[in-house]
Amino acid sequence: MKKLTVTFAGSLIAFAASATMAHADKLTLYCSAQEDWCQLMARSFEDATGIDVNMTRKSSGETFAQVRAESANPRGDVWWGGTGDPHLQAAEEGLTAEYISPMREQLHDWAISQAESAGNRTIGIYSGALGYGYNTELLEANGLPEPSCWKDLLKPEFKGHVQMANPNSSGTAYTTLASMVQIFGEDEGFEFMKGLHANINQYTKSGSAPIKAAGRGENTVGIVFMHDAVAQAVAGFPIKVVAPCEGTGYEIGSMSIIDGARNMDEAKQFYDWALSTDAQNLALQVNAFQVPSNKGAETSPSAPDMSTIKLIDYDFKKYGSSDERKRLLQKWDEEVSVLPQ
Ligand code: S7P
Repeated sequence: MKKLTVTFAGSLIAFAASATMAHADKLTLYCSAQEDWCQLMARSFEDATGIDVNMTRKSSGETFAQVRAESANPRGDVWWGGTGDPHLQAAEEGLTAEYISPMREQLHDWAISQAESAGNRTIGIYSGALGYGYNTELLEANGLPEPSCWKDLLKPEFKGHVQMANPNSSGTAYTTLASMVQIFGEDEGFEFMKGLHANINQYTKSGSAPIKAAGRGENTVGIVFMHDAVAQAVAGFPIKVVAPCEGTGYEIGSMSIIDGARNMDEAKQFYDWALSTDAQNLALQVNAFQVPSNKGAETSPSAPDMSTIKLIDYDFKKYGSSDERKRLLQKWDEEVSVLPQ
């Protein structure tokens, strides 16, 4: 009997070992926030759980396109970070999975609303206001007037001095396009984008690239989330951050589990962990100045104060819908990007 028990216990151990070998704990993470934050999130989750993370960083629009292209055979498990609009579009198209985290009650209402409007297929992890930043030394050297409004960027003297990302690849730039349509109305908003196009020196792939270029002295004005401009100023570059006088849009940076994720248990573990105060406080280590969605997480004192910024009532449901996002991007491609500069 004793021998039988020992043999049975031995085979249980062997079974457990072979099950572990067949399914090593791992997670494929698609990340659309800034690279150093993505790296820190991946490594910290590995340290906290022992789960191996394979992380790829791409802009929001690019990640959305990848998740959609892979939908018949999903390769990613979690998409963390990036503007909320493409996460909402992914939810509407059934590319992301429904999940209600036990951590949800710790979050601000705006993060939960984001989840509710997407049938719980995404959730808010941070927020931040759109604006722009400029290099004060280049502005002075070029004799340019200090801009404080969106429309100041249309002045002819700013020709070749303004940079933004391409709204097809970048969530930041799509937020810019959707914000102009909401601030000025669709016709005037597109006129604004056309006027801006005349002054743009380059459309970058990544949303924060224009202000990094301004920090390096390679560009004067970068249209970005204000927190990305603050990061350059805090790093010691001569960058002034502007909350435009007409008012501005904002993002609810989001996280979604990819529908059909191969590592669903690990995906849920990451999701719950990423909503915790400890995980959200990691932002402070990499100068990420967004406002965190966990009510107990710390917001850096350097972060733009959302309560003092003239924010529009950004219609996330409309501008995150599949039809509207496709329509606006197509219109921008056909009516703005093709114009001569
Ligand atoms: O850098 C942080 C951040 O601005 O990047 C995200 C952004 O969507 C990623 O870059 P793209 O504009 O290139 O998509 C924002 O969510 C985030 O606040």
